[in-house]
Amino acid sequence: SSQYGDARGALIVLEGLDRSGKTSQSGRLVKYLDGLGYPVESWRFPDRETAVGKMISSYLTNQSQLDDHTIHLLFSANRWEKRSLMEAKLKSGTSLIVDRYSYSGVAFSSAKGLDIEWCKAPEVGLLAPDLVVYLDIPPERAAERGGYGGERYEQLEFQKNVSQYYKMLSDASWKTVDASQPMEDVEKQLKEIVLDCVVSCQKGKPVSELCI
Ligand code: FDM
Repeated sequence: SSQYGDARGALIVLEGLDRSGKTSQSGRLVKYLDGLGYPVESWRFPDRETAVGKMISSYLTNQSQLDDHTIHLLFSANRWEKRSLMEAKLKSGTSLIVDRYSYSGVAFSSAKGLDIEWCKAPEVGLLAPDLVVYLDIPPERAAERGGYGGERYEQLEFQKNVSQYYKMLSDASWKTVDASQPMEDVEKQLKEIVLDCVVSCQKGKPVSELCI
């Protein structure tokens, strides 16, 4: 970052259905950027470590029941409680590879039948990603990968519904990668897209707030 003294980090979000490969790919991306000398951290939402995150985790593992609106707002609150740290990291030059963000929030809750505009409202004012990458995989294909655990949303019919909402939320700025390809091919495409983004943020692309 030396040639751009106060270069900021990039906020990069990976979205996609369960078993689309987000978690493995974010690990690989962090290693890659770190190897190139860019300060980078791997984040994920929900962040199950915070007090709100513990409530979310207990809901997802069916240890507690919550009204659909209530859990929606908790997921959003979980992003709000990390907002200032997120901004500080970006300003100090650290890039963040974030496994799920507001789009998961809106897609999953809308798929349950909540009004989409109501779902978007609490996200307004969070930081806008510099890049959203969608790991695109047919729900049937993702389900075949196995390893759906016993968590609440890990069911084929529901995931099909979620994928429709992701399509509604996506816009021309999203980069879609075919996630049914072999992992190495997905990785190669991601590295290229992500490095581009990190470099353009270093050159002074401003931080902005989310429009969803
Ligand atoms: N999820 C995740 C939501 O319903 N709303 C949200 O805002 C977020 C961030 O939580 F089924 C859902 C998506 C997924 C579950 O995610 C837990 P991980 O990635 O499996 O931990």
